[in-house]
Amino acid sequence: MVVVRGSASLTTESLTTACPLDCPDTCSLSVTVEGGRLVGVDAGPGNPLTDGFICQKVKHHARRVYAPERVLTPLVRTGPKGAGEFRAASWDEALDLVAARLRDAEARFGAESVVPYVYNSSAPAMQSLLVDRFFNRFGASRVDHTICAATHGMAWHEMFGGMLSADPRDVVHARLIVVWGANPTISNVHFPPLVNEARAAGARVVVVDPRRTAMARRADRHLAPLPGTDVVLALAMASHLDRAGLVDRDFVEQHTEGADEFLDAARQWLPEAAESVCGVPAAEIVGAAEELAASRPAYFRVGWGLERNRNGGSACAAAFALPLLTGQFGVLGSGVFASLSDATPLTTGPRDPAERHTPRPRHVNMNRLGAMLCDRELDPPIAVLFVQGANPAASNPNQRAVHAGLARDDLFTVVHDQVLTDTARFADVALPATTHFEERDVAASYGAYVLQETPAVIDRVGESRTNNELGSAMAAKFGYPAERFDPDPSVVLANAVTDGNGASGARPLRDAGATVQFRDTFPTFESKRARLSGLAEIGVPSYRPLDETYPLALLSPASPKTINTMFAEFDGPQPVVRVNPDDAASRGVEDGATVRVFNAQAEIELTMRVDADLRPGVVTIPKGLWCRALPGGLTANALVPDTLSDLAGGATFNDARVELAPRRT
Ligand SMILES: Nc1nc2c(c(=O)[nH]1)N[C@H]1C(S)=C(S)[C@@H](COP(=O)(O)OP(=O)(O)OC[C@H]3O[C@@H](n4cnc5c(=O)[nH]c(N)nc54)[C@H](O)[C@@H]3O)O[C@H]1N2
Ligand SMILES: Nc1nc2c(c(=O)[nH]1)N[C@H]1C(S)=C(S)[C@@H](COP(=O)(O)OP(=O)(O)OC[C@H]3O[C@@H](n4cnc5c(=O)[nH]c(N)nc54)[C@H](O)[C@@H]3O)O[C@H]1N2
Ligand SMILES: [Mo]
Repeated sequence: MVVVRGSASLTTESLTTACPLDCPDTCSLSVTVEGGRLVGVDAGPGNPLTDGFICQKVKHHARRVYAPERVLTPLVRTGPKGAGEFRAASWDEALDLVAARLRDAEARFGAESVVPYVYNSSAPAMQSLLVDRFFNRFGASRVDHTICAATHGMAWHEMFGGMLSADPRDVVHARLIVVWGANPTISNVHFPPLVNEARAAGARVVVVDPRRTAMARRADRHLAPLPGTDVVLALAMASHLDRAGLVDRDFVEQHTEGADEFLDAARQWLPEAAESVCGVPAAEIVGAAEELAASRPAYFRVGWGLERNRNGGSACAAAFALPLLTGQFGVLGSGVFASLSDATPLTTGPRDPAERHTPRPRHVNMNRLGAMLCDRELDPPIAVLFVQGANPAASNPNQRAVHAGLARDDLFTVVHDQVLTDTARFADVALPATTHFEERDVAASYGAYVLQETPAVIDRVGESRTNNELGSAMAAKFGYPAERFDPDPSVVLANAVTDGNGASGARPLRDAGATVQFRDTFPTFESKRARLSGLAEIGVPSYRPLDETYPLALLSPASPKTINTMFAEFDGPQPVVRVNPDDAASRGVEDGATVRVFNAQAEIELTMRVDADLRPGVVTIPKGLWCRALPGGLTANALVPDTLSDLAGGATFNDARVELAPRRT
């Protein structure tokens, strides 16, 4: 539709695209564009899950596209690291500088001293292709994506292989809905209306979360375990199912293996013993287990809140086991809604043999970035850090080490981003990236069965380039074959979308009702059975005691204002620590007071809010804050350890333990 308004030269267009940001919903968008500029964003047609409304953040996305923080040209550092002082440079000059430093690092320490911290979880689907290909060919270290979903994802793959997730739309058919470690009201906004629809038809809702979230407030049952103890809660529910004869023996026999070993582990946690560890009353554990066995069909939403601690792998595996033990599969409205990323038919194509490196390059766990940057003995050291589509100075654990590492004079840092993030301020060279409104690509989804086209709907802002264009330009500096590094979206998409020549509009990948687990989709092992034991790294789920050096568990949950740190440059969450009334009273601090929150790693000062929705012993500071939101320049992540979870080396944000006290006067 083209509507001419006012002056004849300024056309207002309404165009359809999709949102690729790191959120399960992946909304279809209808955008209003005036003279090549984005002026409005609203819900659009295509994704049946998201029809009707979009979140408040993305409604204001135009503000971010033209934010004062937007990087408009390549920038070369002129001031001290971290000061954010730069001069503008041409792309050619900036990339010559980058290429020279890559060659220098390779000559002095070997190619593995180059570390590409390329994440791009909020970028369109194909935007890591050519930078990955470039660094692979160069022989750089590989950075494993462990900061989010690695633990949860590996638990799933160990138990179910490539079995597809339940469809969120099918929750309307459930009689019992279990929302475990997920906060959909904030992080998956199109799911709660479907839960409400099921409730209106008589479904009951159980929420497992240390906080009384909005979903928990409306739930029929709210179990509030201490953070990091879900494995104990789930095993205790399993032990009760076993003791009370409520295990669905037929289902377990036919569709699982390893149940005996699993139940042996569970029997160690009778509800009474579990209560003292997880803080959920034994009667509630028994009640929840009996309700699960009695209500059919039951539908589980297992989120990422329970993975972010040392017992995360065990927690996810034990939670996934509950519907298996009770046979809650095979009919519409049953199953587990986890990640849908396995459903998208995308491929990055066969790797060029010239890009394969032997021996395997060094692997770097992203959660250990700060420690590695600060490690003077590391061999080879990190000489060049290339950051794309991530903001580790704000998002990563052990924040003081990340900042100290980024401030190293002998480190050369390149950051390719849309805005001058906390990380980009430390860059030697900062490069301007396009937003998804400025490039053609596709949006894949981890929470909806749809693949959507994201056409270029506005003019490029400044001299921004896509990630693939940057990968291509770097390849050219190294004389790599141009045909392997063609950034043209038609070429990239023709090779990527496996069944044809790229996506067109929005493509449904599965109809609602077509992904019923153990009916339409099965574990992809030869036996087609789910595995309950013999899982990599953990064997059977087990509990590792938590750190009790400091008394309060610090959670940093998703906030409605941001996607991770995106949007916080102009509309961040309130930088406050929320505390249960009893914990506040026992420390002599009142609502609105400035407090110190500290542990052995760091101390930060911020305003305290009393919050009765938190259980005693649990405090929160929102994730996503920019460092400048707090006077000391440090966020919750300064208090977060860089230890790893029990599976896949995942982050343990919620293992942070702190104490809180009035500000020193
Ligand atoms: N608005 C908004 N939406 C987002 C994001 C955002 O930043 N903002 N981020 C996106 C991203 S990257 C992700 S990964 C997803 C995350 O989506 P979710 O998994 O829903 O998000 P979280 O806020 O990490 O955690 C969910 C809940 O887990 C609880 N929790 C914390 N520790 C534990 C525990 O030990 N056990 C249990 N049972 N619960 C626990 C928290 O209190 C929280 O309510 O959301 C995506 N959507
Ligand atoms: N304390 C605490 N910290 C956490 C968590 C927590 O629970 N607690 N959760 C974590 C989770 S779930 C996650 S997923 C991580 C995420 O951590 P990060 O990956 O650091 O996420 P963002 O802060 O959103 O940074 C993404 C950056 O990518 C840029 N970007 C977006 N699209 C493109 C693109 O197409 N090209 C380029 N070049 N850049 C682009 C954005 O502008 C943004 O600056 O953070 C984690 N941090
Ligand atoms: Mo995430």
